[in-house]
Order: sequence, then structure tokens, then C-alpha cells
Amino acid sequence: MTIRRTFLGAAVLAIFATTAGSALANKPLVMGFSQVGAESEWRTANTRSIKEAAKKEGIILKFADAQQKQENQVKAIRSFIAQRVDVIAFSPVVESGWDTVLREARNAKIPVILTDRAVNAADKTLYTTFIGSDFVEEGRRAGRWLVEHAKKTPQRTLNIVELQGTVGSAPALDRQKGFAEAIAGHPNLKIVRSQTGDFTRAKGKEVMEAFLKAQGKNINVLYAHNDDMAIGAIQAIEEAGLKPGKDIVIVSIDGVKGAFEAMMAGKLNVTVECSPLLGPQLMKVARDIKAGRPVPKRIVTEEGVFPAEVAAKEYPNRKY
Ligand code: GZL
Repeated sequence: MTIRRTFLGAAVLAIFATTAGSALANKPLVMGFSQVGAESEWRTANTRSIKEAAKKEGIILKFADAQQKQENQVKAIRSFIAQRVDVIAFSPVVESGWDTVLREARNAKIPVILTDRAVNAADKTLYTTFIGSDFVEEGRRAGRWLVEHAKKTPQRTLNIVELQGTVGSAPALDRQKGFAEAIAGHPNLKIVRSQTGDFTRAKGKEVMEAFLKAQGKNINVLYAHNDDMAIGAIQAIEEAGLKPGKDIVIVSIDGVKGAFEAMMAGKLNVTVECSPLLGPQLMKVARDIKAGRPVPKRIVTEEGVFPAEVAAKEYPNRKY
């Protein structure tokens, strides 16, 4: 009798363990995502891509909008740790100040994926991988386009004003660096003013108004770190009675639909693509990490450069 009871007990235990095991294996992956905010067309498209990809993959997404404040992102990450999510992903609004909270995630054994923007943490083990663009190269591409454009009037000095992105953010720091690198050695290209427009249309317009007041007709080129600030600046240029895209050549970055519409209207000269469509890659990497598959430390998104001449042809293909 005892043997039979033991055998029966073992069989029940085995069935329970298998059921529990398969239930665990089938438990949907839970991702905590802290987003920078909703500051630009680019960011809206990025959020849409992430939410759609999570839904398509059956991943439970806990999404927090930080309204461009680092303290809100830190709070969100701590909340994800407390909720014991399977993986944390975020786009850090600025490069520094993340080590403490990332150590807390590592101590909780929750993997962290950086998307879109990087952190400048010395300890690279604080995150598993970084999926995003090469912002320095984006700045170089903007500068190279201008160098080629300026060859049409080699004797002219072109005064450049620069609308920079969010202070301390990776895209702002890197796009400034890449552009300066590309125009170095071309003394006829001079940056005469630089100021942050925080990646928004409203601030881009406000700062461009100030540039125009200070520099007047001596502005030949605007270099904007994103299309939203360029679009805001276009309004300021028109209100000052000047022709954007003609009196002031405009070089921008992101490649959002609004930039293509401005190029088709002859008001913007070129946009350097920075793809926000990171959702599918993010969800695949999250699954790979949870399954114990190796992932590269750095995943760079492929991008192009779109001058006004190709805008009308390319516009129907744009996904953001
Ligand atoms: C770049 C992204 C930047 C965009 C802006 O990857 O972080 O932030 O260029 C957005 O439009 O606000």
C-alpha cells in the first residue's frame, strides 16, 4: 500500500511540476518602458512603434512618459524593479546620472536595454545592450551635405546658427560634435550662434526669433538637431519676412513627415534620417535576453540622407 501511495504521490508531483513549468514558460514577458516624453513628431512615432511591437509580440508593456524629466525616469525604473518586471527598457533623457538606479536593477537581476539614446556610465555591465542611431554620424552627414552645398559659392562665408537638442542629451552632444567635425577645415563655414531649442517646435521658433534679432540678415544657414525645431524656426524666419530654404538654407535631422512636407514646399533643404521605428528590434532583443541567447552590446539602426530634390518621390514611403 505504502509503495503504491508513494508512486501515486510522485506521479502527482511530476504532473504538477510539468504543468507549473509549462505555465511559467508560457507566462507572457513583462517589459517596463520609460519614455523620454512626447516632445516631437519623432518621439510620437517612437512610442507608437514600441507599443505596436509589444502588442504584436504579446509582450505586456508597462509604459511611463517622463515628460522630459530625469527624476521621472528614475522613479519609473524603481517602480518597474518593485513590480519585478522581466526586463526594463528606456531612452535616457540625458547621458549622465544613471549609475545608482541601474545598479539597483542589476542587483534585482533585471536586465536593462537602452533604446534611442545612450548613457555615459563607465560600467558597461549596467546595461545589456544599446539599440539606437549613431548621432555623431548623423551630425557628420548634415555637415557633409553643407560642405557640398557651399561649393556652389566658394568665395562666400556662410554664417551658421545652430539649434541644439536637449542640454546633456546624447543626440545633442553627438550631433554638435559630428557637424563640427565635418565642417572643420572649411573656414568659409562659420557657426556664429548655438543654443538649445530642447527638440521642440515652440522652443525652436522662440530661439530662432532671438537669433534673427541678434544676427539679422547675417544668417545664411540654420543647422537644427531635429526637424521639429527646424519647423518652428521656419515660422520665425517667415514672420521676419525672409524665405526659409532660400534666404536661409536649413539642414535638419530626423526625417519626419513634417520635414518632407517642408522640403516639398521649398522651405527646408535636407533632412538626415534618424529612425524612431525601434519597436520590433527592441521586442526581439528582449525575448533573446530572456531566453538566454547572446545579444550584441551595440545595435546601430540603418539610416539615409534625404535632400529636397528627392522629397516628393520618397514621401509616400515614409512610415513616420
Ligand atoms: C534621436 C532622439 C531625438 C530626436 C528628437 O534619436 O532621441 O529626440 O532627434 C527627439 O526629435 O525629441
